[in-house]
Amino acid sequence: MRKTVSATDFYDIDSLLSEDERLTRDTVREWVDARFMPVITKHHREGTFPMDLVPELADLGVFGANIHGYGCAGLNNVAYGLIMQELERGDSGLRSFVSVQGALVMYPILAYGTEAQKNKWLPALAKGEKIGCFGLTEPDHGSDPGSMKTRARRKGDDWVLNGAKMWITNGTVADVAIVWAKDEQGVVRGFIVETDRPGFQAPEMKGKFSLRASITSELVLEDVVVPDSNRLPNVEGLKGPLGCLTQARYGISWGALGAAMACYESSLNYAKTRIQFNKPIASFQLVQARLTDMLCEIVKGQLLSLQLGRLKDSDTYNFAQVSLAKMNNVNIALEIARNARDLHGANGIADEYPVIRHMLNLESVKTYEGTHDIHRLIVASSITGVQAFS
Ligand code: TGC
Ligand code: FAD
Repeated sequence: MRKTVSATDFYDIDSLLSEDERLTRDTVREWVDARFMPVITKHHREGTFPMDLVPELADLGVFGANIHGYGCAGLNNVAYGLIMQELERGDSGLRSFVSVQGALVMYPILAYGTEAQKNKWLPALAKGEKIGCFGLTEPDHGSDPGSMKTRARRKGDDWVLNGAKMWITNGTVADVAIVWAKDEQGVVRGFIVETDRPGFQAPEMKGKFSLRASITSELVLEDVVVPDSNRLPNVEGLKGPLGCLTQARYGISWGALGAAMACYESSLNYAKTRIQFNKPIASFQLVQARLTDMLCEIVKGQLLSLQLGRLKDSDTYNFAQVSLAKMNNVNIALEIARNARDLHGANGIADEYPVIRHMLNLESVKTYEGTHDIHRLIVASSITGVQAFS
C-alpha cells in the first residue's frame, strides 16, 4: 500500500500529479518554509510586505508561471495552482502579490495586448523588475464594476484618464497599473498606466485587520495622459476585466486550500500535544470529529481544484466552474481557520501560531475577486439561465 506523503494528502492525490507538478510544489514549499515563514510574523505585525524577497520569487519562476514565452516558466495550470497553494500556505498576502502580478497584470497584457506591449512588459514583470497592480474596484462600485465612474477621454493620439480606484493590491509599490475605464461611448477599455505619469497617485490604505502583510492602495487619476499605444486593443467591454478575474479566481481556489492545510496541520499538532483532563485533547471525541471534518473538506477541495486545473489545461472549463471552486474552497478554508482558532484555545489568538492570521486573511479572500454571494449568483445564473444580480 502506498504511503500518503503528508497529513493533508489523505487520498494520495500526489499520485494524480506528474513528477514535474510535484517538483514545482515541493520547490515552492521549501522556499516558503525557509525564506518566508521566518519573517511573516514581523511583517504581519508591522503591516508590510517583504519586498526584498521579490527577486527570489522571480528566480523561482512564480510570476506568470503558466504563461509560455516572454521569460515565463510555461507551466501547466495544475502546477500553477500548486504554486498558489504553497504560497498561501505561507500567507494569503504572499499569494495575492504573486497572483495579482501574474493573473491580473501579465495575463491582460498577454491576452489583450499588442506584441510590442508584450515584449516591453512581460519579461520585466516575470523577472520582478517591474511590479504591477489591477484597478477595477471603485469606492462606490465593487460587486458591480459595470457601473464604474472612471473615464477615458480621447484627445488626439492620447487618452486622458480621470477617476478613483479603491482597495488595489500593490498600488503603492507598483510601477504599472492596469486601469479599467469607460470611454465617451460608455465602453469599458483597459489601459497600461505607468505610475510615474503626472496626475497618478497611489496612497496606501491603512488600518486593515486582514491581509496585513499585503499592500492595499487607492488609485487617484487626475488628467493622467497615456498614448493610444498604452491601450489594450484586443478587448472591449466588461468581459475584459472579468476574463482576468477568471484567471485570478482559479488561483485563489488552490491558494485557499494552502491556508486551510496550514490551519489543519497546526490543529492536529496542537491537539496531540495539548493536555487537558490528563489527556491530549486529540483523544476527545468532539476534537476528533472537528479534525475529521476539517480534513474531509480539504480532500474535497483538493479534488475540485485538481479537476478544474485539468479542465483548464484542456481548455474545456468555464467561468462558472471557476466561481464554484473559488466560492467553495475559500468558504471551507475560512470555516477550517475559525475551527482551528477555537481548537488552539487562547493560543489561537496569538501570532505564535498561524491560525488567527490565516483566519483574518481569509475574510478578505472571501470578499475580493467576487464575494461569496456573487459567486453563488454566477453559478446560479449558469444553472438556471436567469441572472439575479440586479
Ligand atoms: P455580465 O453581463 O454578466 O457580463 C459582461 C460580459 O462579461 C462576460 N463575463 C465573463 N467573462 C469572463 N470571465 C468571467 N468571469 C465573466 N463573467 C462575465 C459575460 O459573458 C459578458 O460578455 P459579453 O460578450 O456578453 O459582453 O456583467 P454584469 O455587469 O451583470 O456583472 C456580472 C458580475 C456581477 C458577475 C460581475 O460583475 C462580477 O464578477 N462582479 C464581482 C466583481 C469582482 O470580482 N471584482 C474583483 C476586483 S479585482 C480583485 O478583487 C483583486 S484581489 C487580488 C488579490 O489581492 O489577490
Ligand atoms: P459590495 O459590492 O458593496 O458588497 C457588499 C455586500 O453586498 C457583499 O456581501 C455582497 O455579496 C453583497 N452584494 C452586492 N451585490 C449583490 C447582489 N447583486 N446580490 C446579492 N448580494 C450582493 N479590487 C481591485 O480592483 N483590485 C485589487 O487589487 C483589489 N484588491 C483587494 C484587496 C483587498 C484586501 C480587498 C479587501 C479588496 C480588494 N479589491 C480589489 C476589491 C474587491 O474586489 C471588492 O472589495 C469586492 O469585489 C467587493 O466589493 P465591495 O467591497 O464594494 O462590496
